[in-house]
Amino acid sequence: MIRHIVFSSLLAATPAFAGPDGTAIFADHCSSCHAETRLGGTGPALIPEALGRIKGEALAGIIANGRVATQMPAFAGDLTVEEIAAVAAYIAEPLPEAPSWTTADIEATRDLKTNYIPAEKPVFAADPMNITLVVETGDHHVSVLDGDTFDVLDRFATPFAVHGGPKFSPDGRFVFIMSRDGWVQKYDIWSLAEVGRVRAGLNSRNIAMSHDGNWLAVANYLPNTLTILSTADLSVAKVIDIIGRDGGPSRVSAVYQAPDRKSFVLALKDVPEVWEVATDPEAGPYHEGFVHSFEKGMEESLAAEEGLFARRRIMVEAPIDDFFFSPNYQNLIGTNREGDKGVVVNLIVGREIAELPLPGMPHLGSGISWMRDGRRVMATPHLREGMLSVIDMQSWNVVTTIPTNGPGFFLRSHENSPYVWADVFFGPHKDEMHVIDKKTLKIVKTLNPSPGKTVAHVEFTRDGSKALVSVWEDDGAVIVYDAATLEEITRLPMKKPSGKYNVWNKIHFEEGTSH
Ligand code: DHE
Repeated sequence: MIRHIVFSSLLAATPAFAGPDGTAIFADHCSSCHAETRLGGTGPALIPEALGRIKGEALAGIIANGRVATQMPAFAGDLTVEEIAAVAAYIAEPLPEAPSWTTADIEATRDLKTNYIPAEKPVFAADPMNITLVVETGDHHVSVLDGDTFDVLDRFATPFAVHGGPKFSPDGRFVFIMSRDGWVQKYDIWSLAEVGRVRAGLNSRNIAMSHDGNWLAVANYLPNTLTILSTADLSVAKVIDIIGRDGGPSRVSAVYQAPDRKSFVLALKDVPEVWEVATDPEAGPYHEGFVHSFEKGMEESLAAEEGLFARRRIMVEAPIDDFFFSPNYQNLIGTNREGDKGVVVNLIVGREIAELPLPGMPHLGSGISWMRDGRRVMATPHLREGMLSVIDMQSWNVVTTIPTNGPGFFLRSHENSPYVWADVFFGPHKDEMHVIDKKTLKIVKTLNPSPGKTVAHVEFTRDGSKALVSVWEDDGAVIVYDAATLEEITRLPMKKPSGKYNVWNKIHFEEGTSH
């Protein structure tokens, strides 16, 4: 049982010199994940700029009790109340020098492999469109799978703690992989070789590929920037400082590409704004949106600049954490930081148009949509409640909530599959995977392929005939299922395989996959 501890009197009363040494405790218990510099590794940066509103008692409470939906463990069993208070006080102190990460710093880390020789055609016989990458976070590698035979064509080392979906070039040849500490790696699938890497930020969230494949946006927590890299050689095209309309800086919660709008769309963590950045100087739909907003007299929605990387600011009621696009990229469906409601922001008119009753911290970044009885519906899991919400994307009403055996993290389907696969990531049923009928919205089967082990995240083969499921453990596996009969076909040993990404499904924005 979690021991909840009250720290207020202790934090107020304990003089810094009288108690345990927070610096030493940090070095012993925290630095392996958060880095000695406190600038982040597997865990986020632990400095006031990154911690934002989490202060004092709340900070000590997280150290003691851990954090839902993250890998942050509870230290209440290992550290005393005084030791926790001391380490909380230490990480609440500003760094002696503000961390900066300039264009010159980024460029200095750029490492293009001198032994890389691009192949003229794929060096393997497998279908290059049916390649599936498996990110193995257990030992920081990626396995390159032939999506037909499931042979491992290559297994290469990645930067430490890869997070989020790798992003493919539009032709499916290159892939870009990001780590939580801001490294971006470029890999050539045809040549089965790394092209190079660069540290684009100090603590990063995710990456997005531009509609034309020329630019890669890196969303950073630290510093408060969006780094735009040239995909050709990983050089810096632009670093955009994220400053809200009121002058305050902000972290970027997430960036995604809106290919139809020829733009990147960013949710900001600390200011109530959504930004849109043009990835084409002539970005037509982008400018239509701009004009429409202008006609409505919404000055907030005016673009600040023109041309490539011009930025548009859309004001929203509260900061948005993560979001999901409607298939035509006209609306984004986001969740607030508290995770108790959803909002629909229309990108044409540049404002919120609907609110959704979505309590229990919806994980909208994992949302997927499909057609049901002639209407498009979307589904999202919730990180704090064992249920999926299914929403009608025309009326924005909740069609139903599907009770699950615990809160889940990821959802996947494929246009050729009648089912949605939903993991039960948290709680005693973490070893289960629900398979849900897209028409009846009923669970048709609950798989339990490795009792006691976490089972999560699904990816389909190009044609949707097989579903690949992770056994999310250091001695884990990718299990290949027949997506129609739901029978196991084979099991590939893998080291904590987190996400899996099929080239075709990703570059064609297959409707059962998120972003
Ligand atoms: Fe993720 C994707 C945010 C914790 C594994 N996660 C994403 C994306 C965002 C996000 C914004 C979409 C990026 C993209 O694909 O472009 N994740 C967050 C959080 O805010 C959260 C809750 C807290 C945090 O620590 O950042 C969080 N995520 C985790 C984990 O603890 C997971 C389970 C393990 C890990 O590796 O850190 C995890 N997140 C993933 C994975 C994806 C992901 C595997 C890609 C899923 C996909 O299919 O695309």
